[in-house]
Amino acid sequence: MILKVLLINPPIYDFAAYDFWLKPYGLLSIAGHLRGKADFVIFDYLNRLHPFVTRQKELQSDQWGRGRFFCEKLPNPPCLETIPRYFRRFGLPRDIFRDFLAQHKPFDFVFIQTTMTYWYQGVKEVIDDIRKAWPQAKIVLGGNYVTLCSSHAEKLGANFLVQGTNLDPLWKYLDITPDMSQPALWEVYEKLKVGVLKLSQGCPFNCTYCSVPKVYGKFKARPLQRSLDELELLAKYGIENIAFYDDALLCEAEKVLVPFLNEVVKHNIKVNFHCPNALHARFVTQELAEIMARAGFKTFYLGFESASSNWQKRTGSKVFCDELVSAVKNLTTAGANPQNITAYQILGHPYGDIQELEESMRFVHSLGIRGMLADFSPIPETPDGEFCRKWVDMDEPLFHNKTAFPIILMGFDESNRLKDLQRQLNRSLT
Ligand code: B12
Ligand code: SF4
Repeated sequence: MILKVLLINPPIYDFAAYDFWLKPYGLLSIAGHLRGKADFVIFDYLNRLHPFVTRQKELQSDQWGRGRFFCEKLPNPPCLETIPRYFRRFGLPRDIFRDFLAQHKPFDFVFIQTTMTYWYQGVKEVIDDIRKAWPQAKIVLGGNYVTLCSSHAEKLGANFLVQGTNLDPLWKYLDITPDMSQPALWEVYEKLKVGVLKLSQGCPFNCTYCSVPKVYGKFKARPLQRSLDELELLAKYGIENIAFYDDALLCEAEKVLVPFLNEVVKHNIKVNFHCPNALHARFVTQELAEIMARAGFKTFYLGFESASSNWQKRTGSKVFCDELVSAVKNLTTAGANPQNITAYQILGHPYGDIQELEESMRFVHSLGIRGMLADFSPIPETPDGEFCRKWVDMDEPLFHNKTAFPIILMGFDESNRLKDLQRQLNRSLT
């Protein structure tokens, strides 16, 4: 008898959340490897094409498919009681899921996506509801929170945890042989406008605030054909926007991204590409910028973090100021709209004293592009995350919260002042 598997993307408990092309790509990839070998249904609390959401005008998408989630206010968790921001639950209301459980016979397995470490309360909510309605269902967790906080995740009440990227224990647990050449199971959605692709895994850099070097190791490309098959599947769906989830999308571009984009151009595939997970400015040559623009890249996010060379060197030297200048020049020469080029800078990093953040923001502004402050989330077992034990209990993942940590480190007023300044600078772009 074919197994029945329910896929779940849980609600988010946080001070802020926005659909910045968020898709449960790990969950869909796992299900893709089991295509045809199990029956799948998805319950995605963050699906903004659900009728509950599409009925609400203020939750409509912007021109690139991003938008707000439905949310409900909650009291702050006790350990974040002093953070002067509203804590909320984002995603479809709990009753919709409880009705779903009541209307369906129990599935054999429930796979739950975990994402940010500090979002575990949403995972717990889902597990509690499943346990009540379907006590026999086997609950499997995987993804970033499980990988980075495995001993914490073990206490949530699931049956099986997939830590890291080795999936062999999962296939053994399910007693199914996967087909690793299959793309993600996008067809499990009834409607879809935004998709995700990942052409590679890992990163050649070693930034002290990032978990990627430890979890994924060095950069490795995925087979081109698999990515093209996935693109074809997404294109068949009529997808309008695709976000890349690669850690180092531009690394070895001549072997990975360029051949992929050449196929996009050759087959005249019309989609808008986005890179919310930040590009390496160092790799944006004129030639690469041209093919990216031609193939349909519409928004460009560059990881910059700080203009202080002292800070850049101390955290891993992934980018220097002249490389940002040259990347911006190459992108605009290729036709990118400067309003759609954004440089991220970390707010609330523990070496804030040498970051010269305000000067960095003005430097980014002087290039005629937008700046975006990326609140710092301390990550356990990274050098900078471990350093943060000075200020917070890193064994409680709620303290990794990106809104909370900068406020704990630098105070509410200073954090707000810098955010206001960033808004002003962006507004004054001509
Ligand atoms: C894409 C991405 C984003 C996207 C959105 C992702 C999303 N869906 O929410 C964007 C750009 C919006 C984003 C934002 C941020 N991100 Co981010 N992001 C990533 C990235 C690059 C990939 C995550 C992903 O979805 N991968 C897709 C899947 C396919 O890959 P995978 O995890 O390798 O999956 C494997 C296994 O884990 C397993 N698996 C995965 N899921 C599941 C599920 C089940 C059921 C099973 C069985 C197995 C399984 O199977 C796969 C087998 O290879 C990771 C880094 C990384 N490489 O993981 C950082 C990462 C998750 N982000 C991080 C950070 C810091 C942030 C920001 C805080 C940055 C900032 N300051 O703004 C924000 C936070 C946003 C918010 N609202 O709070 C940190 C984690 C922080 C934390 N405390 O958890 C990471 C780890 C990067 C880092 N610096 O170390 N991010
Ligand atoms: S370049 Fe990006 S993905 Fe690579 S280690 Fe640094 S922050 Fe992480």
